Amino acid sequence: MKRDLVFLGTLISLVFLSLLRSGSPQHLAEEACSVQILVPGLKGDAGEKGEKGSPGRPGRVGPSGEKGEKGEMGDVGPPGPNGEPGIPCECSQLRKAIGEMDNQVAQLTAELKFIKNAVAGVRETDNKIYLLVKEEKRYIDAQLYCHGRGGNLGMPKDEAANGLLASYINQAGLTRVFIGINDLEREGTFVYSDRSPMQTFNKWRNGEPNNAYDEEDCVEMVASGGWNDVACHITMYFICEFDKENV
Ligand code: GN1
Ligand code: CA
Ligand code: CA
Repeated sequence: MKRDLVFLGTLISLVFLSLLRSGSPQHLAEEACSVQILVPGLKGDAGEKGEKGSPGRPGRVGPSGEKGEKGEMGDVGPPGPNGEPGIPCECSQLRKAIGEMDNQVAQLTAELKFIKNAVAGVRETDNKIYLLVKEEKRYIDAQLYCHGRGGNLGMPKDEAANGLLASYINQAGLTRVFIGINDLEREGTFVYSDRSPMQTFNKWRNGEPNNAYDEEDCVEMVASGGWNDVACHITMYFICEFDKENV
């Protein structure tokens, strides 16, 4: 062991002596390499400055800003173009058209009432149709109403027809209706409204016709089927009759 240490000391001395004798740097570098095997060398010079690095990643998005204030109102725009000229008012023509429509409405309303009445139920025999009209009218207007529809006021000319009209009145809950008999032309001489004369058949109530107040020239049928002469200007419901061959 002692002999190894002596050998190592001798070797280091020899290396130092040879370094001192040579003096050239190259020779020194070669010798230093050998020394470095045994001890760390001196710190080297600073290296060259490196190249510029690539740009970094973009930063995070920042918080949103505060809401701005409302802007001021804009200026008033320019006026629009003029409209198309209007159609001149034909007032008299319009009034005439409205008047005509009013008449048509009145006519249709009357027709509708007639149809409703008919739908409500008619009575018929072999050759006649009877229609009870629930509109209060004077005798003359009732007659016109039936005429206007191609008929006449009801003219019971036999027991069967009279009984049928009587039951029609009763079923409707009525007490009296105008029928087509009058003595308008000649006091005391009663005729049917188709101007045909009274035959032997009649249904006058007791004491009738009496021409009360000297003004009774028209005839009503009461619920019993009896006849009574009454004033023509009073108003009541009435019965129209239509010949089947005319319907
Ligand atoms: C009625 O108004 P007054 O009762 O006298 C009827 C006459 C009848 C009479 C019979 C409008 O007359 O036609 O003959 O009863 N007048 C009316 O009593 O119904
Ligand atoms: Ca009379
Ligand atoms: Ca009478």
